[in-house]
Amino acid sequence: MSKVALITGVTGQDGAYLSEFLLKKGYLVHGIKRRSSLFNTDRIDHLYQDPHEENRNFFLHYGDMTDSTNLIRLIQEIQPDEIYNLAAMSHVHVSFETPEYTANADGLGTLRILEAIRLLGLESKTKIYQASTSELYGKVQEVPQKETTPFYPRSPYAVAKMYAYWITVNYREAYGIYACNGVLFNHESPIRGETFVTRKITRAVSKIALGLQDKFYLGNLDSKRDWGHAKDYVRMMWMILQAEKAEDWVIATGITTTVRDFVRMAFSYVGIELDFQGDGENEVALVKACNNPEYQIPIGKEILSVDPKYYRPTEVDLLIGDYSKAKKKLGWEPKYDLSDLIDEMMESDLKLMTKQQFLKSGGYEIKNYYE
Ligand code: NDP
Ligand code: GDR
Repeated sequence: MSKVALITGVTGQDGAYLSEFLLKKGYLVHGIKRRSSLFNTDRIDHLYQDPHEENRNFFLHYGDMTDSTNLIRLIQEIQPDEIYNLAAMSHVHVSFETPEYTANADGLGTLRILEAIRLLGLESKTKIYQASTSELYGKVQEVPQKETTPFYPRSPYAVAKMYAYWITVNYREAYGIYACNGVLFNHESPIRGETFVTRKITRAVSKIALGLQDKFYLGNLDSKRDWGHAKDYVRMMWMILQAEKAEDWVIATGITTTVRDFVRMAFSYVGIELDFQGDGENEVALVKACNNPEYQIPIGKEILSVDPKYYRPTEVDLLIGDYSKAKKKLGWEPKYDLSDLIDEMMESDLKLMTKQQFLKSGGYEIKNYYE
């Protein structure tokens, strides 16, 4: 008998990689997607199966983390062995604009899943993975951050996720549900949302190299993140639910890098060296050298400026994770390093932008979004 998994947030970056991973393991995978006025299934379209096909193993259902009755009904129908709760309003900066919605979807949404399990009497059948985050650590208390490091959330997103973290622990202790938090540090990929900083950078570098855009704007270049590859991290989500005992786990690479250095590395992929000048709001990056004859970028050209519009009211300055518990007890280690990750993202975005270049040459207008 195949195991049955339910993934909330199936249309997101992690939902897509996790679906692929579980399907390869022989699971029947159910995913919850939101109704949207435009198609929002780009990342999982390659997994789609026509409802008329026989022997399907991938099923999509409409739903929303703010709708308890919908979640209860779906869990009752699906009777999952494992639930991966990945759905969330996941953008830290946007959470300052939509704090109440973020609390509802990210905080109470987790409670709704846990309560559904209790109401349906599935406490001893269904295991739950909660997508917790290194944002919980917020203002630096200890480095590197590990399972015992105190939390100090610095955004409405992180505060909502803190509720979700503790309600998961509480339902494990109170009702014996196999419920775990994966405290995951930033993880990226070619299908990362376009407004997270890594993808914003790899897209902009590709456009600039191909002459589709002159320059781009970022916020805090000094912030430091522990960036891993989403593929490594979804593998760990599954491993967490196969462990003997339900526990909470830190997943990271143990290496931290500034946003500025990420920019440098992405430009060096296309043979462009940068010279950063000024500081704070006045910092800019100019082209120091262009070593690839394919790209005609003049030396001295300003291709990046800081725009304080991207600063957050409260920032998380430094994240670096200690994953030694996961390594020791579960044998998990990341397979990708930052340089592999950037290469893969750059290769993918260069391909994407080459298509846009082709469209532009055919007279189609190409819009640059600066969000
Ligand atoms: P994405 O933003 O790529 O995906 C989020 C998913 O949640 C999307 O499928 C989105 O749907 C869905 N969603 C949002 N709001 C709702 C709602 N109200 N009801 C139902 N579905 C909803 O995030 P990631 O894949 O990067 O992250 C997955 C989870 O892991 C998130 O909970 C995130 O907070 C957490 N996390 C992520 C980290 C990272 O670095 N990527 C690190 C640590 C934690 P739609 O496609 O329609 O927008
Ligand atoms: P983060 O990711 O907030 O860490 O949350 P993001 O990529 O948005 O920001 C990382 C750092 O880069 C700085 N930054 C900018 N960020 C964005 N988005 N846009 C910019 O222009 C820009 N300029 C500088 C930010 O200030 C920040 O310091 C991600 C999300 O996936 C969360 O859901 C997840 O929980 C955490 O990672 C771990």
